[in-house]
Amino acid sequence: MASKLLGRLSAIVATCVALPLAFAGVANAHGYTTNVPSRAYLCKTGAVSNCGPIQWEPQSVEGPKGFPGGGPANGRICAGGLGQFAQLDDPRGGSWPAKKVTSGGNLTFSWTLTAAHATTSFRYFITRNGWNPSAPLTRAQLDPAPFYTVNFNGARPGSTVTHTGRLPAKSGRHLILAVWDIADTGNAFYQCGDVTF
Ligand SMILES: [Cu+2]
Repeated sequence: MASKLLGRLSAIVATCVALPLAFAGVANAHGYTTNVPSRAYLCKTGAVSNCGPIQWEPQSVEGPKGFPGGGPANGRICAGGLGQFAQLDDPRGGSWPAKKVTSGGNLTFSWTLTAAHATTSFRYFITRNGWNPSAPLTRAQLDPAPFYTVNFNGARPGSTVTHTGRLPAKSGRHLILAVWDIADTGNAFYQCGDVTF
């Protein structure tokens, strides 16, 4: 009896340990930017409506890594290439709420992470001068190099990540593309945030 009970207990313990590990490996959750507020985050908070399913899982904008050489196709970048989140690619005629930022100023970038993946880097791209804010984002609309990169060299971040970088000199409305590059999978997370200088 005693050994049978022990066996059952150890099976329960094993399940409790294994389940979180199993979920951590499943590609269904993982991180979004709260500053600058991403389109996905604005949908989650209800600041923007008619978003579709992204409002329930702003952390799930996961696509292939290697941007800009790889990654989601042009016009589908803000949704990470995922059709169920296509509302994120819709520029809505330039009506997404835009955070006010300072040309050439420092800005603190914040992520909420629901799974702490081993991380290569966080990188931030921005649209080039003269871009077209009423068309879905393409590579050609971005400055080719990130204006700010934070390398993690495979380390696991905590459940929130903040770092402060310097914005380039810009004016008017722009889009910041934040990319969280995962070290031990083939994927990255993509977050588009509207700003105005
Ligand atoms: Cu994940």
